[in-house]
Parts: sequence; C-alpha cells; structure tokens
Amino acid sequence: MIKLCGFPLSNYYNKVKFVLLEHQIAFEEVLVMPGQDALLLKHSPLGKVPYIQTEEGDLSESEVILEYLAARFPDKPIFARDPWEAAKERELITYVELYLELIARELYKEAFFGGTVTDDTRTRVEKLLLHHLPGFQRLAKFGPYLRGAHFSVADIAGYVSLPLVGIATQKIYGRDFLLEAGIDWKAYVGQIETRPAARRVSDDRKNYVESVRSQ
Ligand SMILES: N[C@@H](CCC(=O)N[C@@H](CS)C(=O)NCC(=O)O)C(=O)O
Repeated sequence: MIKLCGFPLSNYYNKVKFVLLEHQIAFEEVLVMPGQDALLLKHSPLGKVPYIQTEEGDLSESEVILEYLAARFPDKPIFARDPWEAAKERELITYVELYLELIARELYKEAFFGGTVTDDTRTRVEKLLLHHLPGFQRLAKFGPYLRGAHFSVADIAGYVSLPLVGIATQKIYGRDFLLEAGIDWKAYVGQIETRPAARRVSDDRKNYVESVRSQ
C-alpha cells in the first residue's frame, strides 16, 4: 500500500492526500517532518514533504506524485480524460503553485512562524504577487470552480494553497491580496469543503494543530 509521508499542516501533503481520498486510493499516512536529517534525505532528496513510498521506492514532489498516481490508476479520473481539459487543469495548478504560493511562501517565516522577513523580501514578494495575480485571474474561472462549473484536480491545488496566500498577505501587508483582487477565497474554500475528502483533510489539519498545541 502507498505510504504518504509528511504532516497534515503541509499544503502539498494535503494536496496529495486530498487526491488519494477523493479517488478512494488506499494509502497509509506516516508522520514525517521536513528537515535535513540524513535518513530523511535518503527518501526525499531535499528533505521536503510530501513524498510517497511505494513497492518500487520513494517519490517526492506533489505534482510528480499526482502524475504517478494518474498513470498507476488509469481508471481513476485524477485529471480530465480530455487532453485539452487535463492540460488546462495542469496550467492552473502551475499558476497557483509557481506564481502564487511559491512566491507567498517567502512570507511564511514571519506570517506563521514568528520570524521576520526583510524589507527587500516584502517589496519583491508584493511586486511579484501583484503582477502574477491578474494573470491567474485571466485563467481561473471561479464558476465556482477554477475550471468553471466542474470540480477538478486544479481545485485541489487551489483549496490547499490559496488560503495561505490570502492569510500570509493579510498578516504581512495588512491587506489580503486575493480579497483585494476580488477573489473570495473563503467562499471558494467553503464550496470545496462540501466534499467529504476536503472535510477530512481539513479536520485532520485542525486535529493536528490541536494535538501540537496541547503538547
Ligand atoms: N514542490 C514541492 C514543495 C513541497 C514543500 O515545499 N513542502 C514543505 C512543507 S509544505 C517543506 O517540506 N518544506 C521544507 C523545506 O522546504 O525544506 C511539492 O510540490 O511537493
């Protein structure tokens, strides 16, 4: 059985977990924190989570894992069957992750972990996000889903990452860049959470936070 390694606060871990749950692919969760421990680096070359363990070995990078799952379980429509539609889903995932989340990630140290970010970082991240957001908006339909009327794998990426962009920008700049751009990500998240797989991911994340707090 596939082992999903990581922790339930990680958006990329939750992306893979959501897909596994959504498509009822059997898996086991293994709690692993990111780091530079030599043992971890044998499984995940940069010490990042998630990674999965299969009968054939370890595999890191959430998007690569999704591609592997789609190829290994061809009966599960992880991506749309139509090649064009599937490519548009992948395009959206790239915009969410590469142009929004990965940029906003530079703020997390201060937004979520009690550190500080430099003025240079603030300025650079603001400039990039305000450039990338209109591009994302030209692509994303929010109708109510990213591709329009139907839920897709792109929404799994949106669900786990867009809130982080909103919350981090609110904390660092006092303005939620997504809301400011007219993206009501809270309503979007509410819509996604009508799905049992999303609720499970969300409940597990909250329970994990509670368990860490009570330690
Ligand atoms: N591109 C990677 C990103 C994974 C990632 O950044 N994971 C975070 C946790 S959410 C992590 O392991 N951070 C530790 C690090 O970057 O060293 C993916 O899609 O899996």
